[in-house]
Amino acid sequence: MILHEKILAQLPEWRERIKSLAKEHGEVKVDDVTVGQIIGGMRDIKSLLTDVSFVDPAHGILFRGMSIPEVLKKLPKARGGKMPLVGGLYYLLMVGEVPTKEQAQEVEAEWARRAELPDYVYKMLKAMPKDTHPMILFTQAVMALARDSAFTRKYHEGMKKDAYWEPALEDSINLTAKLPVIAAFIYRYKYFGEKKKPRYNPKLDYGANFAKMMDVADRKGYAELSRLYFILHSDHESGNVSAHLTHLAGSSLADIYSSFSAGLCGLAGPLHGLANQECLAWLLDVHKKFGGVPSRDDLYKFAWDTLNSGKVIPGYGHGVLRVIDPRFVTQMEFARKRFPDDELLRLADMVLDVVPTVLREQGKAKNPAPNVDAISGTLQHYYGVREFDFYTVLFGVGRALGVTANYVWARGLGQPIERPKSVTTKMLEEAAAEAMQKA
Ligand code: NMX
Ligand code: MLT
Repeated sequence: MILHEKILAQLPEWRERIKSLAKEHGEVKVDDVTVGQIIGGMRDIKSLLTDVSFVDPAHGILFRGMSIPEVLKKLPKARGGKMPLVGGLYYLLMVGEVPTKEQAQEVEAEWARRAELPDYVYKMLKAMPKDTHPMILFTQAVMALARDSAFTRKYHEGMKKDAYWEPALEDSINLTAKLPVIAAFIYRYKYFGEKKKPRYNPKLDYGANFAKMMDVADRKGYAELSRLYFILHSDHESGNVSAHLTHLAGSSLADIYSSFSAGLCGLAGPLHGLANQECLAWLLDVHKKFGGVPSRDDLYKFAWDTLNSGKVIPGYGHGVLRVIDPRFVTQMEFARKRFPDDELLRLADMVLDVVPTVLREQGKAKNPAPNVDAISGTLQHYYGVREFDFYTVLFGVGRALGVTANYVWARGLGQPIERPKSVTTKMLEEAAAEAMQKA
């Protein structure tokens, strides 16, 4: 299998680099930690190692060193479309090189071979109450697949540490192959009562299959959106909640199904992935209250009312980025090109004009600009996927691409169990007193 061969060829050199860093430069200081950072959610502490992606606060995400425009330009395109094959992005994240069209198609073919979902997953999903949130269903399905983990089986057979990455990769391809099927089933079952199993067509790519299984009206348009969406949501370095949770669970040698379900639990929080459903809900609230696109003044007041009621404005602000999120910009360009007259898009445009002003006036958010979630729901809404409590599931399908690549490399490089140290409040007070005495 192509990903296996490529990673196998690279591993000796990477292992040597890590070994030599740890052995010869283990004492070199990379960062200091302040009391403010410990109290403030470990913000900006440089303490995670990944080569899969990097978030530059001033420019945004780099996938294996490549910006979004570069990725969209250089990756091989899907047949009849302008967007890249998702399989090509997975190759890039896993291998660190831009694939040829054939290599990207090999990944797509692997997914097609492994897309079938075991019966017990369907049964479990159908057994849940109808009003269960789709993220609960999605997480349960991922978790249930741990039953078939090759990693866990081999671990208990006594596999050597050097070999961990191989069944980790096997599981990761199986998992990412099945996620669009799980997501589409949840969508068709929950909102339309359809019980039939979605069928993955090996002649179509990942994005086109998703559009087909979701059964949207404009399959071609939605396939393009899905490709873009999954690529943009795939990875955001390792400190975000879903990536970090997946990594942390994986460091205990939990299989990728269990680890990613931990990541999904974090993605389901409103300050992280669930913000995409909250964003569309907020936009629709505005639309309903004013009977369409409001005046700038009305929107300004509505935004302030949200803040004054103690809520955050979803889709705006970021823990690391200090500029407008390039994932937002790319989605906005996609929408403006394809449906410039859509009323919700016009509203989102006005929100883009008003909300940063309001947040700047409030003076709390370090970055008042929009993030990835501010617009993703508007695009789904245009293509008819309007059940916005489903949106975080879509984020989850995309996020799996990045976190599984990280998981495979973490096992390949023998990353240890993660175990930072905690302190007590008294210790921080003592450290503060000592610093004051010295000053
Ligand atoms: N609306 C209102 N207040 C905000 C917002 C916002 N959009 N963004 C930041 N703030 C507040 C934040 O709550 C904090 O308040 P306090 O001092 O009272 O605790 C203050 O501004 C400083 O926060 P920051 O340091 O700028 O941001 P932080 O790193 O703590 O949090 C987010 C980052 C993304 C959680 C925050 O900006 C937020 O809550 N945004 C809205 C939710 C959202 O869009 N989340 C999705 C992020 C992307 N994703 O997909 O994960
Ligand atoms: C993400 O994509 O994970 C979000 O933008 C959150 C983050 O990076 O902190």
